Amino acid sequence: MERTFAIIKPDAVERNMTGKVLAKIEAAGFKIAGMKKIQLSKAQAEGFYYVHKERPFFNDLCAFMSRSPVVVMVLERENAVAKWREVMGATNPANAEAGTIRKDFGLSIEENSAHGSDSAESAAFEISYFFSQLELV
Ligand code: FUP
Repeated sequence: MERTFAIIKPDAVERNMTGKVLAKIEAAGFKIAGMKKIQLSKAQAEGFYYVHKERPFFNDLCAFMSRSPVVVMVLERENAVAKWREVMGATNPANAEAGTIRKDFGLSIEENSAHGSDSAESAAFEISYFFSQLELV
């Protein structure tokens, strides 16, 4: 079993699509090891995305991620990191495969409805950024 970290982003939560995203997660065989709804401050979003701090989209991305609540989750299954990225689809919804979360729900490359860790190392950092051991089952 492997764990990865996921976010249902503000654009999807705002449009009442939390349940639709969760349905795809469960249909893909993930167990939800931890889940909570929170609103990030701009500084917390910047800390989460620090690897992107030199990128031109960093400021807009952090403003978007802190504009309204998100649902943060730890997802568990075999090969969870790669599988969750497959279920989310390509970063830009225009390039994502049919049936993926970003294709079905995403609005733009920025407002693309979901986040997923890109490696086991990122997953470890991202899980610990939001969850304590006691919150994971
Ligand atoms: P991903 O791993 O698919 O989430 O994509 P990246 O790590 O490349 O980018 C992280 C987030 O930055 C994306 F989810 C959305 C945002 N982004 C933009 O807003 N503009 C871009 O040109 C690229 C990424």
